[in-house]
Amino acid sequence: MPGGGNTRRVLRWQRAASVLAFVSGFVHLALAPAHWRENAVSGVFFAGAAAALLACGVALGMRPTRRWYAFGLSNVVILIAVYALTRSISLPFVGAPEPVEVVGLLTKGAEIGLMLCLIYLWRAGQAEPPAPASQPAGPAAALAVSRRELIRTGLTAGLGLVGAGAILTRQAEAGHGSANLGYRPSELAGLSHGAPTVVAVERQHPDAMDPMTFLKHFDYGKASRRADGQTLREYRVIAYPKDCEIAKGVVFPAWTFNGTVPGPTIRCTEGERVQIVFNNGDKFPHTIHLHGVHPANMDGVFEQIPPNGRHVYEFTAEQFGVYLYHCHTMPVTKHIAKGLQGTFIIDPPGGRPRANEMVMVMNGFDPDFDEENEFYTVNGIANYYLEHPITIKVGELVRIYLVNLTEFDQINSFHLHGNVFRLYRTGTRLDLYEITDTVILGQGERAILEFAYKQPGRFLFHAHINEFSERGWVGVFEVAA
Ligand SMILES: [Cu+2]
Repeated sequence: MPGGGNTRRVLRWQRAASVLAFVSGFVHLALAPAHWRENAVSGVFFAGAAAALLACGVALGMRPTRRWYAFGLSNVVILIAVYALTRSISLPFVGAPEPVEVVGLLTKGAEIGLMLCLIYLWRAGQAEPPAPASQPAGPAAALAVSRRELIRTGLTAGLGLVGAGAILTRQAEAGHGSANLGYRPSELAGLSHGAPTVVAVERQHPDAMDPMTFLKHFDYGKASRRADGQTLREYRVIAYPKDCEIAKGVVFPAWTFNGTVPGPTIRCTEGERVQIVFNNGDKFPHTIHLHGVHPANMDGVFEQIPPNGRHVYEFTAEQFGVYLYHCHTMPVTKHIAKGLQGTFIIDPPGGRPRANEMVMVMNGFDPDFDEENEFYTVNGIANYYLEHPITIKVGELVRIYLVNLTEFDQINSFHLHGNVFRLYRTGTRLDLYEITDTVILGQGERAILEFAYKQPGRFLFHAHINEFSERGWVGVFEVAA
């Protein structure tokens, strides 16, 4: 039988353990909704952890048995192990390793403290502190004790709540405070700007999110001739987070290639050597996965590029046509929907007939992160070409490289008013086309459209999925005489 000093010591350790269990429990409870929106498994895990820890907090503050010590210990060991695993390797339901963030470290600190308390209590063999000798027996006594214990537990829970609040406040200040957008705290850090590489790139791309410039801007890279006579084209692409205004007054926390959504239109000619120097300026792993022909290790799938990592994609451009590229980090839906997407054009060796060429990437934006698009655009800003019509001339041959990079919706489409166009599906054949006024593209499909207007005037073009056009995918060709 331990003496009174020992009992008081055990009580102190129990109280400390109770506070730490409440801290971790409240943090898990606060983070559960955001994780639920991310994926159900993660949400249930957080809610379950919160329930177990809060129950431990209550039990440790009242009359814990050795079973509660064992239960608490097994919980913290699981939580610490899961945290260590999700920060170091790719896992099902979670995807690529997540970055280590302040809130996680503080919570794990609390859990390690809790673990040490529980180990001490277990070893002390003090299942229940003995009731004071003066206490009367009977139901009245039990009531008196439980009232005192209730007050103690209430105070402990309050302390735990304050601790959890302090941890979460610190985290919200570290991020952009956009937890209400459904972001998990680990992503908040990724939304902040200011890394030197990012500033340098923003200076290189002053026309970020200017769809009129983007429309006709083709990145041919830095060309040089190799000793064997082959042309080498060197491109520079950096992934970094950027807030982009995707509709009037709607700012989307995008992940970008070179500061725009879509990223640069990379263009070369069949037979040339392509070298894309990719830097990851984000706090999450990313890749560039190009569609088309290239070696396995240039496919941007298994070689994940970590934050601050660098990778050079190099291959010889084969099979002319219009392709696309996007990040291929899990979950791919998210990495594309967040903005890591673009067009890749391989011209046929002799080129195509002269034309007024433009690229149109059809995509959607999901600013409330419910995995449904609220806005649809061509080239990143809803209704942009409706408010800023594209000027073309009567009789002028117009060529559109059309790409569908819409996530969450199976198809997208392009419809031209007052005219028909020649449709070259994927652009991999010069002779095979159909004549139509509407084309439907599935996710990842693309086409080349050619047309000329015989009459001047204003002509609409838009998705013939009318919901999409009403949500921003609509534009105007201003045909000048
Ligand atoms: Cu990515």
